Amino acid sequence: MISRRNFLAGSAVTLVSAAAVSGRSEAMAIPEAPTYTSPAMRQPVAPTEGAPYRPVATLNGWTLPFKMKNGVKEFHLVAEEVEREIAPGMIAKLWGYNGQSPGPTIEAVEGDRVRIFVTNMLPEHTTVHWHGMILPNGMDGVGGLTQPHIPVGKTFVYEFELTKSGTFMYHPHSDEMVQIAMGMMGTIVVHPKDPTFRPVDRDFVFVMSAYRFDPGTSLPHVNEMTDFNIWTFNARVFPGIDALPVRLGDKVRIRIGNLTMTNHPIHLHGYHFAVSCTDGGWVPETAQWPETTTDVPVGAVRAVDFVADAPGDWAFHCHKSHHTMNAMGHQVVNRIGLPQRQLSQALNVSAPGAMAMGTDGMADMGMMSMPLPHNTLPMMTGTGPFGPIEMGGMFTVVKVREDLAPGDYRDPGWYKHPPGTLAQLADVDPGAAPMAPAASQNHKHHN
Ligand SMILES: [Cu+2]
Repeated sequence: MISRRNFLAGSAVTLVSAAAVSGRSEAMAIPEAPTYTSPAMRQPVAPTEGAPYRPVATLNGWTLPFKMKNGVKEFHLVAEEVEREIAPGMIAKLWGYNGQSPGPTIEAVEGDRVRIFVTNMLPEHTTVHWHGMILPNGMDGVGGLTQPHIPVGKTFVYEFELTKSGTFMYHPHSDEMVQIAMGMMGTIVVHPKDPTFRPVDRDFVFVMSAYRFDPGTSLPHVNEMTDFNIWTFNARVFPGIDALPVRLGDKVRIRIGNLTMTNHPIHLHGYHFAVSCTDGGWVPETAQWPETTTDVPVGAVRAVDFVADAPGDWAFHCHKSHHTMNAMGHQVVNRIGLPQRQLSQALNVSAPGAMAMGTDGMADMGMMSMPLPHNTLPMMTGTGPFGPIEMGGMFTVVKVREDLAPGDYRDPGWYKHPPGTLAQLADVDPGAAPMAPAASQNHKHHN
């Protein structure tokens, strides 16, 4: 639930004196900086000023409200330390904007002039770079190159016209390795000026981030290059990631940004989609092709469009199977198929007393309630209507239902399969058909 207290709490704290504004000789009135600290999705809010648009739904996040001032849309971002629940059971200490990491989604319309105030409440300087946006060079936010870094406690103002619609991102260009690793990022959606240009009924957005946490700790290792263990959609992992509720027949768009250190092949079950937009702009329809997985490279956005004509609970996830896992040891030795006696010998040599991967796989770990250190997450988790889902990390579910109201993003629960449409235990006589390859075939393989 949205707490109005939470929503308003930050404004008093983050209102800065006009004297703190840099880059202007005259003082400017700075709009209040709302904050939102709940990890639950804030229901999309249609704009009350400016051109109308259908707002996007930010997974486990929200959109930053704006104030219209003499025809300019004014926003106020506050860079600050935040606490983010990665999933129930784990709180991370990150850096973000306006109470959250990632920061709020910024939404506006093509042709709008925007003025974005950025107040730096971090312990070090920062900037904001508007990734993918066409703007004057001095608004590009590259510390040292196009502007001085924003000192601690100061506010800078960025102002430019939104010359093209699409999906973009924002992040610091200032001690970037640390600040992005600490969670400083967000998404920008610029709606087309022409409301008939590729409209959709449901429009979801999130950015992917990755962290390495030592189990039991709440600060990510900012110097990590490769060995991450928390893979997120909008700084949440399954089962903490919002489902994507969709009404049967809806046109759906999912906009996916990547600010991790590796690529993510994002896969949707039950459908094919087309990449309609990148952070470079709209892909012409004649240049689109059907896919079920699209790779989202580092520092890029891919928006995928599809028509939700098949009801059900459809998995939506990164196809790198290590990215649908939570914190795990990466040194686990594969012992699948090892005879029990050899297993004990091997274990005694490598790590006496250690818990090893079982000889039948690791599925047991989804059900085992092993004692975990404080403030970490089971490696794979989440329970569905048929048992453990055995997933973590970058995994969620597109829930397509007949009976959703337009604009209702509440989780509709699990899908109820019509009779005769569900895989089930085959009730067969084991003697009726051979269940194992014949001995002669086995023999052939050895030659
Ligand atoms: Cu991935």
